[in-house]
Amino acid sequence: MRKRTVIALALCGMLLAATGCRKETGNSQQAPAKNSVAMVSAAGGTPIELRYVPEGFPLGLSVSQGFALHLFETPGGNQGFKTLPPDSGHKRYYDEFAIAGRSHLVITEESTPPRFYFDENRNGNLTDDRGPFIAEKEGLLPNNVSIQIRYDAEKVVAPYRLWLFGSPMGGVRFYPVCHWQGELTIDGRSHPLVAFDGNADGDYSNDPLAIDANGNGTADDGEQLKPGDEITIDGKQVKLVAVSPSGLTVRLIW
Ligand SMILES: [Ca+2]
Ligand SMILES: [Ca+2]
Ligand SMILES: [Ca+2]
Repeated sequence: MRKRTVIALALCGMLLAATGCRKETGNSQQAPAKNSVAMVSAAGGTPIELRYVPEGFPLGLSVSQGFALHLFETPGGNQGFKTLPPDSGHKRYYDEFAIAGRSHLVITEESTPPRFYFDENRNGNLTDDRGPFIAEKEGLLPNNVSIQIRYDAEKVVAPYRLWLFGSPMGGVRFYPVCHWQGELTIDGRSHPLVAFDGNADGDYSNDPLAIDANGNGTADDGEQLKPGDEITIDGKQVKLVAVSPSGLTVRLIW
């Protein structure tokens, strides 16, 4: 767990560094609609805002398991729990959850249904965040829960829905059961765009963007673009510049 956290944070640092160093390409077809998010305006392409959909497995995209947490009955001495919610009489478990490149303290409460206290602002105080997030079903596991993740570089907080299950390898693992969806309109025809966190790390910028160019409801080979990749739709070259880590915005050139 400790090792995984360190790796995730190191990756985040690399991503931030890469974003910060990116030069304005200046060859977008039209000016960005908004300049409020510095990362969007600085990196080129035309931003398209996506909408959140709390359902998994869009367009048949593949997904990996993510590691969520262990159910420790006491807080780890060096984990940094400072302020806990008032005792509710329910059994609690303590750990941290590395998601979107950051580690967040979590209290899992075995109420009916279970509740998750998530240290969104990462200050060790579990009483000053959004939530607690209530699971969708009564039993502890398996269960679905939607959390809110803060993406500091974008200055946004975005929802993220998980399917949590106990793993035979130990601990609680998850699949993401949410995605972001939008449309790319070319010559009056609209084509579905889907951002999906297929590698289950809470960061949409490191997954392919799917464009269902042939409209068959499946992300086929050639329809899954990494940044810099191109696809031809209705005779037009479409290039993916980037997907924002939160999944809220994609930037394309066409
Ligand atoms: Ca907090
Ligand atoms: Ca990802
Ligand atoms: Ca397709």
